[in-house]
Amino acid sequence: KVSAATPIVVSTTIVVPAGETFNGNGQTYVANASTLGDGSQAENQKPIFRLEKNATLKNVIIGAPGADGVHCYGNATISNVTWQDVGEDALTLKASGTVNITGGGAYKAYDKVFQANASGTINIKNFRADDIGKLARQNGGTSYAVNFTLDSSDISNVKDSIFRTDSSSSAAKITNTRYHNVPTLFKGFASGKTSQS
Ligand code: DGU
Ligand code: CA
Ligand code: CA
Ligand code: CA
Repeated sequence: KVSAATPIVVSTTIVVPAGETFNGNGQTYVANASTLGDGSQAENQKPIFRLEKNATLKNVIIGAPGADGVHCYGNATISNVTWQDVGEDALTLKASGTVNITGGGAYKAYDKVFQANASGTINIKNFRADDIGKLARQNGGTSYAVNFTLDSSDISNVKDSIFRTDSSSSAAKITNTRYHNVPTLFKGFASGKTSQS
C-alpha cells in the first residue's frame, strides 16, 4: 500500500528572500492552526509562505489548514503550486508588482482564491480551480489599477465570478479557458475593460 507523505506543519511563516527560489519538490505544507491560522474565513491569519520581491515558489502543495496561504511583496513567480483546500484565501498581492501564476490549482475556496491588496498585474495560466467563490478579487472599495489575465485554464463550480473589482481603472482578460458552472466571468469592471476569447 502506498501512503501519502506526511505533511510539513509550518508553525512560523516561511520567508523566501528577495530574488530567491523555494522549491517544495512536491511536498505538502500545512499551517499550524494555533500559530498561523485555522484556514477559516477569520481575517488576520498569517501566511504559510511570504515571498519578498522577485522570489519564486514552486512545486508546493498547500494542504489544510491553509491559513492565509501565500503573501507576495512585489513581483513573484508561482509555478506548480496547488492549494488543496484554500484557507481564508490562497495568495495575496501585498505590495505592487506582477505575479505570474503558472500551473497548479486551487480547490475548496469558500470565498476568494487570489486577492489583490496593491496595484499590479496577476497573470494566471495553465491553472485549474474548482469549488471556489471567486478566482481573483481586488480589495473591496479600492481604486488603484489591477490587470488580471487568465489563459489556458479550467475553472469549475464558482459561486460568484472569476474576476471582481470595484475599480474603474482595473482590467481583466480571459483567453482559451474552459468553464463549468461559472455564473459570471467579470464583476465590477468598467465597460471596455474586459475581454474574453
Ligand atoms: O474589508 O480589508 O479580504 O486581504 C476588509 C479587509 C479585507 C481583506 C482581504 C484580505 O478586504 O482582509 O484577506
Ligand atoms: Ca479576506
Ligand atoms: Ca477551504
Ligand atoms: Ca486574506
